[in-house]
Amino acid sequence: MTALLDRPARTVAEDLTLRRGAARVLFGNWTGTSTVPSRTLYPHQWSWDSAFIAIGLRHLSPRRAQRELESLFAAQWGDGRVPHIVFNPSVPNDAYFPSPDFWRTSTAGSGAGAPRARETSGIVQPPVHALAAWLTHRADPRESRRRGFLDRLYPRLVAWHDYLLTARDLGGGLTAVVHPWEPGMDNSPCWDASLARITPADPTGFRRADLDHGHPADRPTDLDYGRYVQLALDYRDAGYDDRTASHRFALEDPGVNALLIAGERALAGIAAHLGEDATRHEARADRLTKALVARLWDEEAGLFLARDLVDGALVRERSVAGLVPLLVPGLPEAVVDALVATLDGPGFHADSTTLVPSYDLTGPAFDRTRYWRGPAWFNTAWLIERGLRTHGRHTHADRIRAAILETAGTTGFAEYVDPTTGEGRGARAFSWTAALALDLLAREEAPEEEAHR
Ligand code: 9WN
Repeated sequence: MTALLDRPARTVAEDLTLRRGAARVLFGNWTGTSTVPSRTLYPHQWSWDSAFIAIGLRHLSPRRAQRELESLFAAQWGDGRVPHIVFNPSVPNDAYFPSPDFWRTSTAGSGAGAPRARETSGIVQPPVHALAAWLTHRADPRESRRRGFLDRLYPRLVAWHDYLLTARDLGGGLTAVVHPWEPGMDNSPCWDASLARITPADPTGFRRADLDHGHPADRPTDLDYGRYVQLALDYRDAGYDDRTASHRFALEDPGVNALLIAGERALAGIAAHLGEDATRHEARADRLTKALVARLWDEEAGLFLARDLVDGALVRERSVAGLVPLLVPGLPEAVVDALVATLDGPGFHADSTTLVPSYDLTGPAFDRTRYWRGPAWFNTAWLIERGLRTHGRHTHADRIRAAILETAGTTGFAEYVDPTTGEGRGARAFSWTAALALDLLAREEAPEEEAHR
């Protein structure tokens, strides 16, 4: 593959082709109320996918972007949690595992306020939603006001963040994840040591549907799946109640917390717009930023690390989640410099794609095809691109933007790519890849200008 910088600048015609292709993916994956991440591998609605999808959809149809978020929040639980999957009742039960009859949230989750009329999962995903809602509003403020979009969504977003910072603050002042699916980076090497403590569920008790569509070399292993299933069963048996659940897997993840901080900043914008109190969100974002740096920054690693709350130690594995805090405004300048140096260093700089690998290229667990153990993903590249602009690092951001646009097109909007070759892996026509490419095609201003316009 030609190094990105040696390639000529994109032409108007190339941009137009990419825009049309991305729109085709998003229209093809729309179900009438929301967008599936992939028609084959993921036939339901996923939480953080919907937020990324809304960010792109707003350029095609602001109203559809609003509905994407509204349909997700319609399945919000009474305790404030937003489930990581909202199941589509018309999809056959065996199309995806774990299926509704595994989670049984409408009954097992009733004490935590799970919806009675919808089946969902019982765990959560990263809080990208407030940012997505704010950007969606900004795409067409008049239509948003006419539909009362923010008036209706704001209290739900507040309840969601409150859940993350009450039930899910397990003592460190940050929000914690209690299942490897929660940070959205399922089989990251960052979870290996914590997962090793969990005895896997009996493999004869369930059937993986993902291998009907995904290649076994790209997907998590059976051993990982056994542990995911056991952790979910334990949570279900505790009624999804964070006060009584044992949470044998519990970590503070830098990506999730950075997104929560960015979300609180977006909530401040929304609150000010609605005439509500914005200062509580700013104060919360300030407090979380201090806690993030104090608890998860690691100078020697050159990025943020996850903290395992079972043994209290930092997890010494370098993953892309540790670079996502670039999104946080007001980080100490030395931290920003170190993060940019890490991005440019041998661990995270992949010449052939310029997308960011999900795990240290030089790390012991690096695997160029297996899901979150090496492959480069478009959503994390988009977050880092945005973060670089937040700190005025536009040259770096331009490089990542160009890589996202180029690779989204050449791979047919792949789910992820081999960072050493730029070859697409996983599903194609993947929704957030299309949505985020569309967003970068449309976005000409720096994100902070865009957010405060
Ligand atoms: C489990 C839908 C989701 C993404 C996650 C990604 C993958 C699911 C799976 O797909 O996870 O939630 O079955 O592997 O890891 O980030 O939201 O696109």
